[in-house]
Amino acid sequence: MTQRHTILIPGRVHSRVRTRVEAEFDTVVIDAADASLLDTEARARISGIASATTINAGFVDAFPNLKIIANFGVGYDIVDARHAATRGVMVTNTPDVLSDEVADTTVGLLINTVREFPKAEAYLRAGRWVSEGAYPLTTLTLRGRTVGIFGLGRIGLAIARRLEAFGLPIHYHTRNRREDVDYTWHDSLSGLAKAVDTLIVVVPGGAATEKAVNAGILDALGSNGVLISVGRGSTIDEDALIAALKDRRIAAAGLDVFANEPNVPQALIDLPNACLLPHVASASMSTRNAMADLVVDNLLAWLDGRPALTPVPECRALDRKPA
Ligand code: NAP
Ligand code: 8YV
Repeated sequence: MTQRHTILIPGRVHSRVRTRVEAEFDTVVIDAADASLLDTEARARISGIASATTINAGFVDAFPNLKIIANFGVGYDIVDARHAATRGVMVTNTPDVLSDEVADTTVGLLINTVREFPKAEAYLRAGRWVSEGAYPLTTLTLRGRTVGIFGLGRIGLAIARRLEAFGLPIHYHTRNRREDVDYTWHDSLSGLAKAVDTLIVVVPGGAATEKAVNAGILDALGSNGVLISVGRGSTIDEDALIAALKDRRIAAAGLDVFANEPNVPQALIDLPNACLLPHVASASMSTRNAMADLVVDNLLAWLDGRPALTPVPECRALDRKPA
């Protein structure tokens, strides 16, 4: 590397990102993505951002020499990548290295939701097995279900492969039909919801999927329906979901993501047929370390004049800019 670059870390980021950035670059750390925390001279020194927080257009524009934003996470709905691309700023994310972990979690969440294992364990720990006898039989089972996957991308496909091995028929909805799978494709989310009783949501967040899972979709899923959400909370109309769970218009839901994290509506917490996780689908040390390494390796590659390892689609056409 011919030049020592300065990387900005706004807000909290995985400790391995910070350790490796500090080893490889000059580093500036601020509490939040608020450009007013830096003076003009400091802003001019920044050539890269490593972050897991919202990066809007105004923040991108505050750094005249910015070359790359390396997002910690495959989902980058919090980064204005389209605007960054217009400024010639590369945006990278962390695909693939987390797909199997997230798919494992999704299957675990589905089974926990249907077979109530977290509640059964709480029952044992509370001494109720001794005092009251066997945990009640679950009304729901995975057996005989038909799975619909909303978003058959890297993670969706990893989920499908697992559930195929469970002997379950797989349907999916994406905007573009995949030629490399023989699962049943539906050209609309409502068509998918009508055809299945188990809907797994793993599309990216953003305007195109905002509240796509609404009351109509939940009603199409039906009273035996199970909703599993591991993409982004913004894709689910949470008020509609709470009403559908309360009225038993669907049977149960398992959620790893929420509209306003870390705040989860009390109404959801109070529902016995909701199984809730605090956004942990990728949260093992090994997977998060792999994500952290990809963040830093993208910075190193791009700022060294090499292609980015994992550019987001909006930035793939960017010309290589010499560092
Ligand atoms: P990906 O490979 O880009 O897959 C996204 C899939 O969604 C594609 O099949 C895409 O197909 C489909 N899609 C996108 N927009 C759509 C729309 N408007 N309507 C219908 N289908 C649409 O992404 P991935 O790596 O699988 O990750 C998916 C998402 O999972 C991430 O963006 C992130 O938000 C979330 N995630 C969550 C966790 C967690 O901790 N809970 C962890 C990792 C990822 P088409 O383009 O053909 O429509
Ligand atoms: C991370 C995720 O927990 O990769 C994603 O899109 O949602 C998760 O793997 C999150 O990005 C951490 O900021």
